[in-house]
Amino acid sequence: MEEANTRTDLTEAALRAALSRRRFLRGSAVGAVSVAAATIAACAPPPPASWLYRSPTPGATGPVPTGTPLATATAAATMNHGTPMPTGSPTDDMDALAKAVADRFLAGETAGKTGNQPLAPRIEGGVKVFDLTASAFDWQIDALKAPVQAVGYNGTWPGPLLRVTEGDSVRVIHKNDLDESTGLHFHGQALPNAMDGVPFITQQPILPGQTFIYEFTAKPAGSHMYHSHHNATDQVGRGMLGAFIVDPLDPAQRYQVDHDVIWISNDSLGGFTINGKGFPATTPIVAQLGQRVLIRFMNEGVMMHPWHLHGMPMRVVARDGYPLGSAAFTCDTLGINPGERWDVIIDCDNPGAWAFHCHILPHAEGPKGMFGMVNALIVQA
Ligand SMILES: [Cu+2]
Repeated sequence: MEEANTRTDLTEAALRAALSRRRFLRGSAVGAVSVAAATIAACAPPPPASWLYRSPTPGATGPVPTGTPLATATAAATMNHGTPMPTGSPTDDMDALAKAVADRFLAGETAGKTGNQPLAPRIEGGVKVFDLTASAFDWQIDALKAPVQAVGYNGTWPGPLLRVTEGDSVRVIHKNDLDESTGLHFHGQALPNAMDGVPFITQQPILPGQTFIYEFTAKPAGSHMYHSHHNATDQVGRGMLGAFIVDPLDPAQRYQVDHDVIWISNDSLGGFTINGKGFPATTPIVAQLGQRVLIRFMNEGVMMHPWHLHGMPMRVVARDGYPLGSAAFTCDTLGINPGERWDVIIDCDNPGAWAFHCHILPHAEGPKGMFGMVNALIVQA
């Protein structure tokens, strides 16, 4: 209990310190910007210590250690910010709400099952065979909200991660357990026309209870997706989507990274989500200092989302699975349109817990704190 109180006090101090800095900035003349920047640089506290000790295992939870050297440093830094906030003010209420949701994230809150779980194929006569069943299920976007009525593949949102190698023969046995018809499209793949999954264009709809078998050769390599192509505003908006990764045949062309992260956004049922979850139930990315992190951004929603990473830039290396080669570029904010996939590599050279969020602010932060399209990259020193 004593440990928990200590942690609460630290977080509160850090939040108040941050608010004090904002007030200082608002009160400064434009000409004082460089002074303000220097002041912030001199006394900016390190990130909340607890963020640095989250388990890297998706879905894992556990106590957040306190009393670490970084926790001590955090306390020392925040002490320099002086005047505590008055209590009982509207700002106090806003901060209390923001703190509550941040605390849930810091405590490692999860919300039920997570998607993107690898599905190993079975091999039949040299063909990689996957079973994908569409069905309706309850899905938790956030632990404190009522489950939403989702539809999806094999009971998760996103559906299972399908991963093959360029040139593989692939068979996907798609059963429809929905109470409406559907069709399955492998987005980004150069498919035989009859396998393209678009009802009334390339096939009849798959009726409730029916099964359709998709067969194709995996190409091109890259970060791709699968999703419904029938009543798609509703079906994809409610979770009928997943990642289809095709590794290059040539091992030399594969990414050399320490973490391979799939990041699928959606923006209909359940609000603004990353991999079927909204902050604070999003899963942070945890890396060690010096490691390289690959993020495969995929947008299955209906609007563009500009992803912004604090603390480190992103090297953008592929679009829609196609390597950018010498056209690769560096940025800290990358807009991803619906249907697009962009691969970025982050060299984790700056320790701390860094916010990683959509920069359309109504998708990420409001008077009750952060929500929706917010995550963190945690670089452990
Ligand atoms: Cu957004």
